[in-house]
Amino acid sequence: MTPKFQRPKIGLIGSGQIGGQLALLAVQKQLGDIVLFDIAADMPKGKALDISHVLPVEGVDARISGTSDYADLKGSDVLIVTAGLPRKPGMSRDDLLDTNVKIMKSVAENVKTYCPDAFIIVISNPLDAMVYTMAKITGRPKTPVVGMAGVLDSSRFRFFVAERLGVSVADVTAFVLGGHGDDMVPVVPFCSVGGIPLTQLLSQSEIDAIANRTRQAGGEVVALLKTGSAFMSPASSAICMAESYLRDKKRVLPAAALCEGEFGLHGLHVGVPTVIGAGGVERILDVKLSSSDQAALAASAEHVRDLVLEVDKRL
Ligand code: TXD
Repeated sequence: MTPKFQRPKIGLIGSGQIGGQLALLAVQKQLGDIVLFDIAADMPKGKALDISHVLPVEGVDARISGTSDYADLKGSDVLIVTAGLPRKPGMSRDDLLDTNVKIMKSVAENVKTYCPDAFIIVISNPLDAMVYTMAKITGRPKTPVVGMAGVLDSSRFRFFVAERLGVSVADVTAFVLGGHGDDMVPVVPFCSVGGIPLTQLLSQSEIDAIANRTRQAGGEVVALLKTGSAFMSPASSAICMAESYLRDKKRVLPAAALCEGEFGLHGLHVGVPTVIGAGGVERILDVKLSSSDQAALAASAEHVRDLVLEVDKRL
């Protein structure tokens, strides 16, 4: 008998460092059933079994499975894609493009076949190029495809502000927009501490230092880990987006979404303020930026456009 109510189905394409964290966080937030997919034979099954052993401890009922067969992802409500290589010390995110665009092309072709209705959150780097690849190959550019970077970059900025001011992270809001690279744009006028503009609490040089540390934060973690890149904070950030979709929370979140005129950008997935609900990327909040922030966003978007041109040469 088909149950009257089905739990949502979450497909994780890539079951490595971030993939495993995604599965654990999804269980802890009781988001639904989880399928871990990877081309590495057996590993997704091993992680699925390990996380199934978490269920009694957390008091959560869910089906967790692992597979290397894309057909097992059929019917997924949301897909979170981490398939691809991570950075090694000294590498830029863009250095991953050659290898990861091939991987993302293969993933996207299978997603198009098996999961035509899923909301797709792309994490793999170089993020902006990988979101474009997914959108182009699946032919689903607007509401169902989004990239996770802005939530993470904004969280890093928020943490550094809270640490510097000795306040709760819960009271620090921030938006980091643009590409997920060294030219990302912390929009300082949108940053506040308990509603107080950040500019009233920190000097320009202190804010600049935090902005620069935010831009370099991924590389800072890579240099310390020596093997691999950040995985807990990216997973947490993507689960925040998936939860907003699955529970129709309509969170206002910075994310790489298709701009069709917003912020003067056309035909690019760039980090912008989005509203994420049951309709996926339901809206982009096309708000007015200062002339300097608008210029910085445009410059960052040009870098994204360059990456897209490189992707097109390889598709
Ligand atoms: O903010 C962000 N968006 C970034 C994203 C934050 C941190 C890390 N970022 C990127 O995510 C990173 O640069 C990588 O490109 C991805 C995944 O990072 P992760 O740390 O999870 O890498 P792992 O542990 O190597 O896992 C990648 C998995 C691994 O198990 C491979 O076997 C698998 O991807 N893989 C594939 N799965 C499916 N299909 C194919 N073709 C494939 N190729 C490799």
